[in-house]
Amino acid sequence: MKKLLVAMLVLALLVPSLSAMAVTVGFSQIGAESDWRVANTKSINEALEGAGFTVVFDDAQQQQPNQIRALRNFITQGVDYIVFTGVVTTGWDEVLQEVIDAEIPLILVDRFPDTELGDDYYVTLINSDFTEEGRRSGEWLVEYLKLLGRDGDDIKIVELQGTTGSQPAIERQTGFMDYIADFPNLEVIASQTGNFTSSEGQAVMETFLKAHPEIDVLYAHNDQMAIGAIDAIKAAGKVPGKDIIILSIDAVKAIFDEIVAGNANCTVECSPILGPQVAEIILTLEAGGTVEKHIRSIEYAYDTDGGVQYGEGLFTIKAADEIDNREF
Ligand code: GYE
Repeated sequence: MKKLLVAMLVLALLVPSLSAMAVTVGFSQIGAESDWRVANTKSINEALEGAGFTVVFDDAQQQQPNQIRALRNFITQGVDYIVFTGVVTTGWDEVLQEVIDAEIPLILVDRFPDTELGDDYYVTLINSDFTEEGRRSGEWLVEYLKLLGRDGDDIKIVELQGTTGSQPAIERQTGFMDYIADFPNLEVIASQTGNFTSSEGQAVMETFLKAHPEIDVLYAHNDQMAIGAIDAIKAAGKVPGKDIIILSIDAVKAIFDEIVAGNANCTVECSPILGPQVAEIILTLEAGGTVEKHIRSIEYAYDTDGGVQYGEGLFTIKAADEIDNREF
């Protein structure tokens, strides 16, 4: 009898951790196109593994068909949860309907798909406000031009867009354009995708520089493209950060190096560290709890000197003061 009680006690202690061990999470990631993406992958995989879950990870190399295949594989394998961010906004309805039919709880991170499926098909969405990032970029630029005493000048802007049809590319453009619409002296003279990569950002910047001898500002939808563009600007004999003001989004360590070195001017933060929240959500669901439908990250902006207003009541932080805290 005593032995039986001891055995039952041991079992009771083991069962919760055994059940955590048995949870399998399929994570369909877009690719490895940027430092942001690499940090995001690391954050989510490490947090899930740290919580005792088994992760089935898929890197789709920025190709939608690869992601659709990965989601179908997760269904076939019978994973317990799916974590998903889609490379583009549209074209997911059919495969997401299959996820719904398989009754696998879906956790959306980063990019929100544009579907006809309503709001009930996913458990939660954890991401940033990309329109707000674009708006903040526009506001920072307007305020910075004032500091330089150039707010009356005609300013020619080139834009490096993210992946065509992706939510951050669409919304970072909208937010920025909406903000600068009130300033007729600010003009976007060229805009093209650099697919969120350094190499494409560099190549497109080369063509911009050839076509337009007078560029005052580069607005890049992510730091990676700005970093590629900095090389193109140097190769064209111009001084990045001075001849051309460089403004981008993400706030990865590599752009802090450029800002501190004077080669770039500002980065608006978009946090890739979503892993701990994803793990917590699954733990909560496993324990029978409920989670919030939409979780947003808290984010700032960083520039050469700090103190520039870029949002309501928000002021930039000096990049040199933050650089040592950047891990990605
Ligand atoms: O800004 C970019 C990445 O979806 C927010 O994707 C993310 C974007 C990020 O490749 O660097």
